[in-house]
Amino acid sequence: MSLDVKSWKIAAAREAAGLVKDGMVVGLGSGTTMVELVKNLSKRKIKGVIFVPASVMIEKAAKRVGLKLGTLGDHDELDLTIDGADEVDQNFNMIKGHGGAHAREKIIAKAARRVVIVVDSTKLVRKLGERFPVPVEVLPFSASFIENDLIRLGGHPKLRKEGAKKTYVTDNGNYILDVKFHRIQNPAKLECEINCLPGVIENGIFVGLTDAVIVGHEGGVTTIRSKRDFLKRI
Ligand code: A5P
Repeated sequence: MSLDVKSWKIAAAREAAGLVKDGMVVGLGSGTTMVELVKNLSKRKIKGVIFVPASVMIEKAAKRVGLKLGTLGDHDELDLTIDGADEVDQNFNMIKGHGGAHAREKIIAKAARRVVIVVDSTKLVRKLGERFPVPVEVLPFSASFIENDLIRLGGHPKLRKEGAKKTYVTDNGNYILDVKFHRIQNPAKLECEINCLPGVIENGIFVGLTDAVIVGHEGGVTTIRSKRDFLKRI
């Protein structure tokens, strides 16, 4: 990643931190952009805010800076969820899960009244699948069996590794198949087809869950709320 792209991401995260107001319950997604958000939140004077983290990684980052944490068990409705993404299309459909946290991220997105996604402009795509594979979290027992089904759906699955030999294990104790689909024509259909396979926990296609996208780019930060705004940016 070039230095510039990193600074776009940091600027977008700073903007997103401004959405968090006193007394809110806020879902926190995972990833490097969310770590920037957490750093910003720690500098803001906000009172009585409870954060529900989607991963062990972001939970640790939030604890490190002293944010107050809660669980979905205590707060089943969130005022706001803020998260990053790997790809976002003009309909605000997304691919997420490069960090392996998409299963819990989808839950905190569904649980929120408002979802705001924070990205740098390299994450905006014309069609999902252009750059990233779709992460599919699966029960370890079913991984090799599901690979065949994913091939039948037109994908090219690859078991995620950590280093050369070790299989990557999610916070939920499962494996991830990264499935390259190239350009995805119907994200909603594919999301459902993958989740119907026995042994699949959740996949990283997110449809209809996003209210706004905060984009960091060369010229600053823009909040996108419509397809028209999106098309001006890409
Ligand atoms: C975590 O599993 C992901 O869904 C992240 O939200 C996504 O990969 C974006 O991560 P970065 O902010 O690190 O690019």
